[in-house]
Amino acid sequence: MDQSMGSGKLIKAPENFLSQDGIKSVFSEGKKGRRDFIRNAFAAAAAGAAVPAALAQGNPVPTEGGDANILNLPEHSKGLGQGVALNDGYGKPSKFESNVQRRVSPGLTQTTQASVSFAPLQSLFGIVTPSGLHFERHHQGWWDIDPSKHRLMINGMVKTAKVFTLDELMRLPSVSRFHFMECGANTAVEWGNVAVPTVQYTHGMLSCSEFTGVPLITLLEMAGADLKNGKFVLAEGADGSSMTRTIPMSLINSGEVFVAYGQNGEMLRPEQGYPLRLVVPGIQGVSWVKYLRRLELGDKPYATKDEASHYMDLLPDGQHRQYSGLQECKSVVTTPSGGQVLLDKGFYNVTGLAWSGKGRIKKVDVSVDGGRNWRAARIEGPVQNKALTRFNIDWVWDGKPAIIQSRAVDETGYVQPTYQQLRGVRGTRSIYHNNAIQSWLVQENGEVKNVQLS
Ligand SMILES: Nc1nc2c(c(=O)[nH]1)N[C@H]1C(S)=C(S)[C@@H](COP(=O)(O)O)O[C@H]1N2
Ligand SMILES: [Mo]
Repeated sequence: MDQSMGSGKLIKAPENFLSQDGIKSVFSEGKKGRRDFIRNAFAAAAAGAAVPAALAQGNPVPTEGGDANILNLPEHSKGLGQGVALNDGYGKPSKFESNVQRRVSPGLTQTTQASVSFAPLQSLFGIVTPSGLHFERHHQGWWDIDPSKHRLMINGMVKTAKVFTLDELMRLPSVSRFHFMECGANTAVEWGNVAVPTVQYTHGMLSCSEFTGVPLITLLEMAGADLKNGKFVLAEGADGSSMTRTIPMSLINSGEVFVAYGQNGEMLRPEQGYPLRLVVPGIQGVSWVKYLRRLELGDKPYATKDEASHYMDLLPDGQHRQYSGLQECKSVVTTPSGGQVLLDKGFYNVTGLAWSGKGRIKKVDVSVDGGRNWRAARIEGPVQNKALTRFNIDWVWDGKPAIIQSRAVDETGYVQPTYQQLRGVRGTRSIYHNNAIQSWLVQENGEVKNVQLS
């Protein structure tokens, strides 16, 4: 199954194509079984009736063909399963899910150390990104740092500069919160035109985890920070890239910024900055400094290399926009999405993700006709502050070409823009902060393609 960007191949009938358990079990009976199932189960829906009772009860729908005989018990229903010790003490996904992987984009970067791997959004459910599938962005490679040797320094406009060990940090009152992290360069290659085939490559520099750690304001207070005159904090990483970013005190004072050691119930993964990273909810990924080793309080922005020459937005009039770290409201349909293939006309669950750096998602509308008509999607709650939000909507495909889009609105009332609107303000030569509405074209043969409407 080739999803590499270079080949331009489409993915045939991807695993996890539909998410309901009842459907998945039938999927394991092979392609013909899947097709028959969808035809049987959703023919009624296509005609406008309710979902068949068999589906609602989770009963398998009888299918044609000898290998679909459920009375013919398979080996795993008769024999002895594997013992507990054989899983090595840390579980792994089923071998049948081995195509669900982070992927690099061939040719995008010259080295694997200053590079990025994209999360397989098309294969994920709910809002949490499994830690092993969290996207990666390294400027100088990743490290597995010995936590007993790692230190965090708080200095600058403080009474006493302080150095914390990890053990000391883990004794302090902690918070656990779900937040999305999006690289400012997510969707960057699509500014001028369609460039990549799948949602993994258009939107996969996006992940959401439950992070655990200590609010930065607590650490500043412990060091006796001058909170009247201190206006900005410099965050510095311990890897060779010397990643340094300015964080305004306005974000820190709210209590939202924290120093995290936990991710999805366990310690951070090395790729995500083990043993310590900054969590800056709503702000582009680059400010979430990994391998965090120093925080310095100052009274003006630091204009470091990572904000004075990178991470600026080129505007149509030739000027650059600086310190534009906010990730504005955005959404994307993850199924059906580029590279997937609809098996037949009939019922589909259209699903996707919405998020906003300004807070909670209020509403997501979905169009299947390129933005002429919109319907409100079902939002899966609880809707959390600056976290991914899952939406679903029923759709009966009539077999004709369709253009599927989602448009999110956040709690401030901000509406996700079209490409036309965004380019009107930002031009086409930016790299960062492309939050335009994504369009997927469903072709008559069921193949789904990345398109842009002019
Ligand atoms: N120390 C350090 N922190 C870093 C980086 C880095 O290269 N080194 N990359 C930044 C960028 S650009 C992003 S998008 C996120 C990526 O975090 P992830 O690899 O956990 O997805 O980390 C940020 N923090
Ligand atoms: Mo990034």
